[in-house]
Amino acid sequence: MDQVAQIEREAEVAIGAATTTAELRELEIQFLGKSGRLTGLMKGIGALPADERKPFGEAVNQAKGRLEALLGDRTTHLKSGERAAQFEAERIDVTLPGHPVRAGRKHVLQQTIDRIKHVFGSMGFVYHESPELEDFKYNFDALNYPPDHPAMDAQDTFYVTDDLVLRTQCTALQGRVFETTAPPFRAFTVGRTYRNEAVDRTHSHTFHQVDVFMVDEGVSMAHLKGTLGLFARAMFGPEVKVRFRPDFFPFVEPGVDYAISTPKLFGGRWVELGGAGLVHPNILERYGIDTERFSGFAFGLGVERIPMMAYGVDDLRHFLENDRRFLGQFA
Ligand code: FA5
Repeated sequence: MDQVAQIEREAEVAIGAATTTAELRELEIQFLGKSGRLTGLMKGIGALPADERKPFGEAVNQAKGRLEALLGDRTTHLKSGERAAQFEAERIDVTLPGHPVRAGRKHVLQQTIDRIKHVFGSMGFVYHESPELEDFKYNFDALNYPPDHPAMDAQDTFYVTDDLVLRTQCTALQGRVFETTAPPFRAFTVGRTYRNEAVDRTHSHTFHQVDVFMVDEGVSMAHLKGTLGLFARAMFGPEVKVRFRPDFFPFVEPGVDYAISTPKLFGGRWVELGGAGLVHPNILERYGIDTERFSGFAFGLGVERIPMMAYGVDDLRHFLENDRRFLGQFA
């Protein structure tokens, strides 16, 4: 009996001194577990005289009950302290300033494309999607390039098969529209173009073009110049000057190059934006259009050159490098 009281006493002291719930679990095993000290006393019960066995068993069980209750109380007490400490450690100061999330914005080329679409759309040109991976025949044959014509050398590109190329010019849209649409019509597209080209400040292997054309009765160079003049003023303001000089493209006759200059940028230097001209009669005839009645104009412009001129960017490689310090300037 003394033994029971002795062990109970020791357990009480240890439980009272425990400072964590983990220690309490250890003590529970140590005193009340299967091989615990109090439980162990029951193993010796058989050696006791018969009349002492029952009171001994009762005394052990009562001691066990008291210790279990004591452990329970102490666990509850320590847990609430531990929880409070944990809460304290995890406390969040909701009054601290937040972390700002950087807002995205449209890429400057996309902003330019949106404006181009708006300007030509408002002049009655209908926007067409056109594939970047293009049939060789639309990129060259349908545009009046004779087989092996040297003009194709200036537009070497990436061949996927002999008949499928990454388009070199958005003018490839023409054949697709001529095949399906009878004049009069006004059409345009904007998109990515590719050329096997040495990269420098004004040339890239991957760039964008806008290509515009219309066919109607009595269309002349005057319409072409009027349209490109209007476009230049819409994009660069009223001070812009435009220049046309004779040039050659197999799909126009006559052909011109189109350049602009603004007094504020690049010292008023002329910058070529693209090529233009009247749709070659060979093309109209190829698609069964009566050239006595109908004529058309066409032009194609490099998109990168437009923000270069508008903002004074001196190297088009910046557009593709995704440097936020550069792109962030174009709100
Ligand atoms: C053409 O691509 C013709 N398709 C334009 C055309 C359309 C003429 C309709 C007549 C009628 P060109 O190769 O010059 O033409 O390219 C037109 C414009 O695209 C150039 O003036 C330039 O602004 C841009 N460009 C051409 N090559 C590159 C390049 N490697 N990097 C960036 N821009 C380019």
